[in-house]
Amino acid sequence: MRLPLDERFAPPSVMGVVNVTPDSFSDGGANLDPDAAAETARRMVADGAAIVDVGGESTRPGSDGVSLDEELRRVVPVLEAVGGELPVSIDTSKAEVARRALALGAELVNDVTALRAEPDLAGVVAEAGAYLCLMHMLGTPRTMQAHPRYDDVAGEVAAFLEERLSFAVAAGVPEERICLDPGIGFGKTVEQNFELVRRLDVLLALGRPVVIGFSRKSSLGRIAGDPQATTGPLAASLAAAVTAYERGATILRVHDVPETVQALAVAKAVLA
Ligand code: HH2
Repeated sequence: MRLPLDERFAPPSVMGVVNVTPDSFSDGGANLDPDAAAETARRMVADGAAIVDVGGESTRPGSDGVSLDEELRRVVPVLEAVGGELPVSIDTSKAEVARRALALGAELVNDVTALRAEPDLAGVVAEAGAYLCLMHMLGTPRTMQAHPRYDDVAGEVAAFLEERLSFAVAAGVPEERICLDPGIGFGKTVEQNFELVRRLDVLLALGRPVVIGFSRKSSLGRIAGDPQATTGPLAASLAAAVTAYERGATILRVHDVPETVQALAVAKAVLA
């Protein structure tokens, strides 16, 4: 039996990003080789990550998806190498990829479409007794940054995630195994991304642990002074992780694990 998600992941928990892709926005290509990806994952856990998020499909703005075969070809060798050995999450929207990953030892499914791309994914998670992360995205990666509009971004994101949470629970995933993510950069302006963290209480009111993935995202580079930035620098990523934790986030999804673990240890000591 699995622990409730809030017992398995004490705040602040770090989720290390391992993109097994040629084209991810900040680390594309670095972990395309399965041995390199497995080594990155091992180092992240040794550096203090509570879990590593393995993904075979980039969702950067403007991207198209990858085929099932290609996604499996990328992630299965990595999961075979580390699945039983390390705490692993699979970043996928495809039920078949999740099924294979869970069979190879993954414990969490991170779906950026919140079960909209393949609703059957809910049953796969339920059957495996796995954890689930439901993320908000406006539109698709191809369209999401074309004039995102909200009347009340925090309220609309929370309403969306509340509905997706009900859907997942109705499909058999216990609520205590689910966490929610406002989807920083997925159909939001720079200001909207910061507002979502500032007003995290609106999302926390749903009663589920919250994941924030602000690491290296372009809004950080833009607020730090480069209006054309497509990524954000490390120092800005650390500030985002610390402030999101202060606002109540439980899991911080990041690329730079040791630095984030150190920064969060200080934040935790101050807040304790
Ligand atoms: N961001 C990315 C991918 N998956 N999952 C969650 N839950 N939250 C996020 O903020 C999130 C996510 C995008 O970052 P990255 O994986 O580094 O890039 P790419 O999608 O280009 O591979």
